[in-house]
Amino acid sequence: MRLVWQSLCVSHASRALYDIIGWYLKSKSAHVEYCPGALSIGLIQLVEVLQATLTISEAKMSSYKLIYFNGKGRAETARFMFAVAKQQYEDKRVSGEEWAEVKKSLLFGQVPVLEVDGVQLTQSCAINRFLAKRLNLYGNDDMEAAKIDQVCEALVDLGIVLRDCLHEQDEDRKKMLHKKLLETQAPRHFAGLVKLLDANGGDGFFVGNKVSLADLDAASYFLDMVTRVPDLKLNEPKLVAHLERMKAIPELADWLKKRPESPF
Ligand SMILES: N[C@@H](CCC(=O)N[C@@H](CS)C(=O)NCC(=O)O)C(=O)O
Repeated sequence: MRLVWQSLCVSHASRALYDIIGWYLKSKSAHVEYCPGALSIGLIQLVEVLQATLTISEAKMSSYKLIYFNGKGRAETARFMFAVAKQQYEDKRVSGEEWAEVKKSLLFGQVPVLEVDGVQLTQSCAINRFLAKRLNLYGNDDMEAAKIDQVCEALVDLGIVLRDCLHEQDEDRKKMLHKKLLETQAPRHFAGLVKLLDANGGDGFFVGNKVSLADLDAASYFLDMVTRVPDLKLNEPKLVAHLERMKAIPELADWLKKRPESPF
C-alpha cells in the first residue's frame, strides 16, 4: 500500500516540523512516500491517520501462524480477533502424534504460540494483547487499553478457578471447588463484569464505542469455557445479551459456523 505523506505549511516552523515527520515516517517504512509541499490539514490528525494506517497495513502484511491443539481453550480469543479483523492466518492444530516433537521446539513447551513473520510469541495474554494492538482491537487510548486489560485479567482469574475445578482429581476437593465456583467466584466475577458493562452504557461494548479484545475474550469464555463446568450458567441477563451481540457480529457469526469441531 502506498501512502502519500503531504507536508503542509501554515508557517515556516510547522513546515519544518511536517518535513521532519515526513522524513522520519519514510525512514521507518518503505510504504510511505514523502512529498513535501501541498494541501493544508491539521498536523495531529494527519499524524494519527498515518500512524493508524501504517499499523493496519503492517498488520495486514505480516504472516501469522497460530499453533494450538484442536481445541478452543486459550487460543480461541485470538481466533475471534483474526475473524473479526478479517485477518488471514494459519490455524495450526497440533495432533496428539505431532505434539512430542512440536513441544521441543517451543519456548515453554506449551501452546498457544503465535508465529509472526517467523518470530515465536508465547503466553496467551501476551499474544492476545499483541494481536489486539495490531488488529485495532485495543481501544482508542491508554485508559481504554487498561480497561480492556481489566476485563481480560478478571477472565484469567475466573479461568484459573474454573480449570482448578475441572482438573481436580480428588472427589471431595472437586465438590468443594465446584460449590465455591458456583456460589462465590462466578457470581462475583459476573457481577463485576456487569458493572463494567453498565459503566459503559450497559447495552454496547465493555470499553469505548467499538468491539475490542475485552468483548471477544468474554465471548470466548462465556461461549466455550463456562459451558464445561456442570451447572455453571451465565445467569446475568446483561452478560447473555452482550454475548448475543458478539455472536451477531457477521465475521464472528461466520467463524462460529465454520470453526472445526473440537473436544474442548
Ligand atoms: N500461561 C500459559 C499457559 C499455557 C498452557 O497451559 N498451555 C497448555 C494448553 S492450554 C499446554 O500447552 N499444555 C500441554 C503441556 O503443557 O504439555 C498461556 O496462557 O499461554
